[in-house]
Amino acid sequence: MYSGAAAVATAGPPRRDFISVTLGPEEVVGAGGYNNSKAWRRRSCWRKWKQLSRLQRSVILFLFAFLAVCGVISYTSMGEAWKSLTNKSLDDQRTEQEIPGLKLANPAVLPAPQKADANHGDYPELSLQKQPKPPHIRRGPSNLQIKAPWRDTRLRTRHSTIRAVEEVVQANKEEKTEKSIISWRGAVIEPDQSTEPPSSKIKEPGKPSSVEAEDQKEPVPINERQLAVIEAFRHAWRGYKDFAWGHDELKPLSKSYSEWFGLGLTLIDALDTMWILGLKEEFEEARKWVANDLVFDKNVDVNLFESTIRILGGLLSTYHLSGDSLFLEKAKDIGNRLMPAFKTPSKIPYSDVNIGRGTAHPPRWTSDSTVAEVTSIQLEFRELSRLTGDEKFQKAVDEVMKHVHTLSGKNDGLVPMFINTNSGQFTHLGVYTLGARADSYYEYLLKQWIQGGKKENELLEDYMRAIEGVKKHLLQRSAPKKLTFVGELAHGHFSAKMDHLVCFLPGTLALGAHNGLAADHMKLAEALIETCYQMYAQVETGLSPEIVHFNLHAQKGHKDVEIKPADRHNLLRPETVESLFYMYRFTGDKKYQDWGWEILQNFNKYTRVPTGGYTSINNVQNPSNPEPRDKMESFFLGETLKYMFLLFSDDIDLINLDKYVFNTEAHPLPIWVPA
Ligand code: DMJ
Repeated sequence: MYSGAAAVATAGPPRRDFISVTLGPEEVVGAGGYNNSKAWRRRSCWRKWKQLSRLQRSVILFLFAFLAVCGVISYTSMGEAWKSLTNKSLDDQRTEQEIPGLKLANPAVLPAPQKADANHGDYPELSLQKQPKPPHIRRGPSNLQIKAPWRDTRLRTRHSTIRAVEEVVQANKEEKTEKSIISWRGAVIEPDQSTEPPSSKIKEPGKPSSVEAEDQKEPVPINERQLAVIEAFRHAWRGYKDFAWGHDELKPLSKSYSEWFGLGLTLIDALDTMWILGLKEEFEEARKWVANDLVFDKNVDVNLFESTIRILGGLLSTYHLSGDSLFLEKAKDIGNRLMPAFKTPSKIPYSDVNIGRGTAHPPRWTSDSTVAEVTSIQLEFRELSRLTGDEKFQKAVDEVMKHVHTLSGKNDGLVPMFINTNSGQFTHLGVYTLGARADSYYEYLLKQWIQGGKKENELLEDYMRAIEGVKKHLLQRSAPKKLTFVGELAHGHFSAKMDHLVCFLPGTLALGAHNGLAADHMKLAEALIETCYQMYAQVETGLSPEIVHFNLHAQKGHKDVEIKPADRHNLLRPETVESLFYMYRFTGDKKYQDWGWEILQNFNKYTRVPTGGYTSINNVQNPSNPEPRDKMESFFLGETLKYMFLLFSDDIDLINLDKYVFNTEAHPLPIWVPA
């Protein structure tokens, strides 16, 4: 054969070699003279072998060798195929047992941050391997370094399972069986949680487990109330997508939009909500808009506070949850463009910045800024410094806090509502409120202290003093129900007026108590959240007005809550739901979930627009005509629905409060030194 091949190469037409092997009668199996003796057979074979020519023997040896090699190869590949076949069927069996008809994704870990131009058509592959740390994190100030982005493993897994859960719940509804629980991945979905007795099912937030241990935990399944939130979100999103895509706010009735900064405010505010709710498709679509259409190089005036908490905060938290560096790049861009606001004689920032021109200015009628605005941008700018390694952001906002810390004009820690950008002094002294224009000053004192690892004592001091100030000057009880509420003080006169905005306070107090502050803060939180709930429950639509006045003395036929005609609108605000979320997280008392559920149903009843979206209303006292205002605020998606979803969850690791701190627009940012 080999020589024939050589001949083909050298001498034209192929020549074939044939081997003839002549077998004698004794070699024919079955012939009469077959001798079965071993010695005889050996001898006879050997004789025959010797009779063969050299070529014949080589060919036979080659054939044997060839057959042996083929045999070995086919044996090993069949073995592999067999092995994988057996494993696959075992996996299938396991999955089928857990949820019929559902193949579950492997447990996942956080992927490395993606390049800004990376293809995001699909979510990163799930894998059990540890991913490399993102390089930009290592550039951060060393004392501020943590792994970032981080700890969203289970949110990611949720994306792959959420639709399957929806199907299971739907199927269960249709069956209308007596069964009260649905088994899913070894856990249960409770079709009607309100019938459950108060339970200790929510795990006590003990010491946070390590990231590794957490990665191995199974995500807690989504329940029906959370699905209702997802449904509400999708409905709102549909309206935004159909009529306001890329614009600031949806006008759901006129099927149009309104522009405030012209920066897609609702879309950015909603990014991390979509991530937390597991809305993969919606998130990817929005991400594309951010990648291709979000441009900050625009000749437009933006409000420093609003764009910080909604845009910068939204981009930073989305970066942390998704690991996608596109969002960090955008955050850096807007952060830099907001910096001119701090170029003032006092370093107290102006309220407005032109992000295209790099100029800043106060409102036309005054050189004052609002206290809450200049003291509620710190979480975001500090985090931006930590991530970029550029200290200028943190320096600018820390300076504001240090300055306010030293100012006179406070009343037992309570601050006035205005501060002058030239002199750096408080103005309009003597008026104290926990509502509009001061609210988040108090919130950010505590939250900055938590963010920075509970080391910045001045922040804690100011917070503790302020809460004492609230107790001393602003707390009262209403009649007839004796609801504890936070009123206002104007030049020594107490007013029983409370903004819905103040309802952030029970949540903040509870967060402080959870972080080791006075236990009586928790008692006060419990009293105040009851009041905030009553601001809904005592109203005809079950929705709170913007402002209430409390009765201090019992009068026949009067409830605790009075509403003035100018105050009876509802803007779909989040504060009560936000506090309900904290209260449920820290106490496990299901009544807080039930209250939130009532509120969601009333939003659905009175503010839902059939063609998509939800609307603010003008009259919470008129169920037959709540007078829709034709506007869906971005915080309805950024905050209200996000807090609803978290409130209904029994999973303390779904944005673990020992690892994240929410900014005042409900965007979770990491705590630098987790507990
Ligand atoms: C949001 O923009 C923020 O929660 C802010 O702190 C207060 N106002 C709205 C929501 O009511």
